[in-house]
Amino acid sequence: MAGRKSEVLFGNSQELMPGGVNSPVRAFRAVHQNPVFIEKAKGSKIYDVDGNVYIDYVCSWGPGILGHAEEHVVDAVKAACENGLTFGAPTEKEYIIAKLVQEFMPSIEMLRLVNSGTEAAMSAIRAARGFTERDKIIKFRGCYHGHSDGLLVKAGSGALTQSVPDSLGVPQGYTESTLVAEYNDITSVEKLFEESGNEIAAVIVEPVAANMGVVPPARDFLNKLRNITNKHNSLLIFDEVITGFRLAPGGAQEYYDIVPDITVLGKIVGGGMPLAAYGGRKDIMEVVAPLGGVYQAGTLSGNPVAVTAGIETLKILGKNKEIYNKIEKNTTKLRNVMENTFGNSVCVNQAGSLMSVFFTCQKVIDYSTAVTSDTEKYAKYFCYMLENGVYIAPSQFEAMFISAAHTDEDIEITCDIIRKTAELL
Ligand code: KE4
Repeated sequence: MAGRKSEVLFGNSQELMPGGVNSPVRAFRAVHQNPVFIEKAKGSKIYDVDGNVYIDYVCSWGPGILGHAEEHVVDAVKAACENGLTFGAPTEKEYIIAKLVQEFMPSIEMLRLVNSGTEAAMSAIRAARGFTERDKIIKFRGCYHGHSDGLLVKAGSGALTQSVPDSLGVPQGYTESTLVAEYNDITSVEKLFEESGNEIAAVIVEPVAANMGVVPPARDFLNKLRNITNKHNSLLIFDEVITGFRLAPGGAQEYYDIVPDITVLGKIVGGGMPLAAYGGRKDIMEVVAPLGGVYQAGTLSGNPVAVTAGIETLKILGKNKEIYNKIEKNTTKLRNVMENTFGNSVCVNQAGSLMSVFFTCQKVIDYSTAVTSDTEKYAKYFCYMLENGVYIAPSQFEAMFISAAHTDEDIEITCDIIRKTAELL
């Protein structure tokens, strides 16, 4: 699997970084392999340090919707660097990207730029709590909103009790205000509101779940969430870190025509650079410091180089909306080949240019059905794809990302390799 240089680098890196990586999924532990170390990437391809080339369907977990090292984005970033890397002061570019984001997603009347999806989700929840003066939030089992303490929870015994931490180092008290419901199960949400309705500040949801693998919302699920939060004067937070600018130019809120109160953005908004944002109704965002009493700050927030990458990326997406039809069509091609190859032994879920193949005969509609997947089969599938030059997520519970840089040839080659895996599994 991993070539010699990757092995040496992995050995060395494990001395200095936990698991030799800077984010757990990159360690390939779920697929029982040592990770390949990447040297460079261009378009739809990534190249490891041993000279192997792969068609990339991880796309850095989503930012790479235009493909890697898109020339206009790179040129703009290079030019921005010449003017300085960071000022810690307001710049015109922050206004420009805020305006652009609002054009894509009109629900975002006001926003704050931060550096990661974790920071954006954490801050969005703090703003919701500050605005409503309520403490509790509802999240969904299997959805991920970054690694802030209050969100690293698993359902308590019986979903109506308090949640328990799902990570060492998170004190019990940090999760007591986080309630857990079941994705696509509005009854589980209704029960929590019956119990604690007037204490619930917000519901945070991935409008398309993509962190248990891809699980699209059931018909009317998002609309019902919108209605129940309105009914209880709670806020609806769409975590569009993955879906934002991907499902449609205006993300899931355009794709499903739902208006959230707050939106969390990351990945594509920064075009691959460390940039994220949270924003929404002006009356809510006005609680954020220095205007209001909700404190949130950041040395590199709105960093001019990262914002430049985001501006260029959004400009390209705004001027080339045919991209969305292309990437959805290519995703559908891959899904059809998977379904024809594996038949009823898998469930393939797709939403726009997001897709996951679950090695289970069950229809995957939530966390409980997602975890029926045969992760050992997925690991074999992953290894076969990697050996044949196709780089997919090293975990069953992630998404496959298709970019505008994937050519017809890339898709055909990938389809052929998927067909061959049938003999394997
Ligand atoms: P970051 O802090 O990783 O920028 O964003 C956290 C986050 C928030 N919301 C959603 C819906 C997300 O998917 C993420 C992060 N996604 C993972 C992939 N499932 C990032 C990859 C990783 O953790 O290494």
